[in-house]
Amino acid sequence: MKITNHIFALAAVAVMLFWCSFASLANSINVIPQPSSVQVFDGECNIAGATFRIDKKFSKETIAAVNGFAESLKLASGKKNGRGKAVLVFELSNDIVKEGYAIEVSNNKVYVKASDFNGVLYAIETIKQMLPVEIYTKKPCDGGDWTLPYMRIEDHPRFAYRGLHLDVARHFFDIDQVKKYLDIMAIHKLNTFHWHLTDDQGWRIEIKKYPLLTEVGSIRKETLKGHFRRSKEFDGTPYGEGMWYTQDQIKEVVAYAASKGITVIPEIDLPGHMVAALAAYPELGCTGGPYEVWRTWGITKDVLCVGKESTIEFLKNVLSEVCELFPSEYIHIGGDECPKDKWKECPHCQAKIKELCLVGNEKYSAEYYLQSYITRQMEEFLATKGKKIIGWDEILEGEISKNVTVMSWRGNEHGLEAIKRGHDVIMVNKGSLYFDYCQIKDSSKEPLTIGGHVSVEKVYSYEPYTDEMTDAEKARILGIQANMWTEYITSNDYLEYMILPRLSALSEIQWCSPTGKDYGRFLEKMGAMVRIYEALGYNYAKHIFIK
Ligand code: TNX
Repeated sequence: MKITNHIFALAAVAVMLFWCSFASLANSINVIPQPSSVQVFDGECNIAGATFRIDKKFSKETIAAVNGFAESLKLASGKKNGRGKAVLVFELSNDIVKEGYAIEVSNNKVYVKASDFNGVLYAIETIKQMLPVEIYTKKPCDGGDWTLPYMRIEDHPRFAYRGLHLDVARHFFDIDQVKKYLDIMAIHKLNTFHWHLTDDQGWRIEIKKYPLLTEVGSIRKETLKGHFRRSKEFDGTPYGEGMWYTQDQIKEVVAYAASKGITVIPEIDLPGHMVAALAAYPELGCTGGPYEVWRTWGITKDVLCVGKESTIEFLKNVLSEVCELFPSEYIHIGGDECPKDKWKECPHCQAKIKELCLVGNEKYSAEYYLQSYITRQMEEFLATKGKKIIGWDEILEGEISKNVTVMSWRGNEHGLEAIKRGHDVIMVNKGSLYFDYCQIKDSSKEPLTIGGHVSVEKVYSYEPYTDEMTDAEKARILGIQANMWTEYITSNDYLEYMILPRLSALSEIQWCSPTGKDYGRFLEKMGAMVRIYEALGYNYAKHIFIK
């Protein structure tokens, strides 16, 4: 589906692009996210045909990334490397912090310093954003301006964890689109891709031991039409045939992400959001079913039966295969929106509660502690594989170990509670960071969304620290992520429309300290970023360009 945009929006963008091509001559530091420190001096250095020198101490992958950049420069500028006057030196410097970099441009010399792979990637990205967009498309650019101003840039990210999530369960995105998603993340200097692979409406990852998970669990009979709070009508069309990733495809995506400095964290959402698995293996549920892959959205009472040992065996077997595919230190085990109704009636779950002597209190019934039990089982099992777990903030409802990292989505207060209880947290506050929410207040003017309102400005103004936090508490916040749930996201175009340009704002809050932020400056710089979106054919929302 192509999004129809207001004609004025396009005109505004055209004006912006035109204006920008001049602005970039005057001030070439239109870089997003804004680097920590930028100094520009008189003079410029033309890097077309530059000679590249790379410190041999860098890793093979780093050297490959620099060579890739050299190749793009050659193709786009039309000048063979070594024919120009400039020299680009990439130097390994242990004085630079993790993922940080420095760029110094002076008389025919560009010095890039970094201590690791990601630092080099981000330095290259910064330089690319100052060059003609053909550096991205690799198409020859006749008469392009390949000069960099004399300058000194020093930069490092505010947060170590800079994530973006994608739900491929509700609607599926093939590996080509996932790779494009990773490309977009890399341009914005994000380093973590949270891949939500399973949910009530579809199981999308091949598990060799349980072939029915994909054979049966990937296909729903039909899908709800319209919004789930307002509609009862279905489209009558099966969805999901062949819409799952083979293990080889998963490995391909993980390797592709790694080449862009991105870690992939898989999520197997449990013990709720598991109806697709129940449809495939009904014995995993409290009642034994029958179940069907869910055709609508929201929260279902059908969840895994945690009382049966066989369910725990199943989960361990699934996670064993998952661990083999993902080198990430973390595995996300979900834990959100798990109604306890079925457990209250289930003899297996009740027997387990007795066996474990779980007792409720005025805040949480014994069944909440049953969920804490399954969380602990997963945590301990994954620890034997050298992995740590992340869970949605509902996992705090009960008793969990401090080793668990909490993803705080329902509001900052849950993140703060997690911090007080001694957990690391990742902030994904839905009021500011849910990219499935509508970008403007009047949702009737937009394609169907789940609701809510998250404008670019709301993303930009998000701040996870509070005045009351101690430094030790602040250090518990590993970083910020935006979530891209896809109940209503039915096409690649619409997916890109929902993440862009909000991702630019996200990137700036993941990188910049609050004092380094400036929304007015950010909007001005967006003109340059939009040129890149246009050149690469990314569909993006135009609201911020309409005056
Ligand atoms: C809540 S965020 C969910 C998802 C939905 C999303 C829609 C979270 C942990 N659970 O299952 O897709 O809201 O915004």
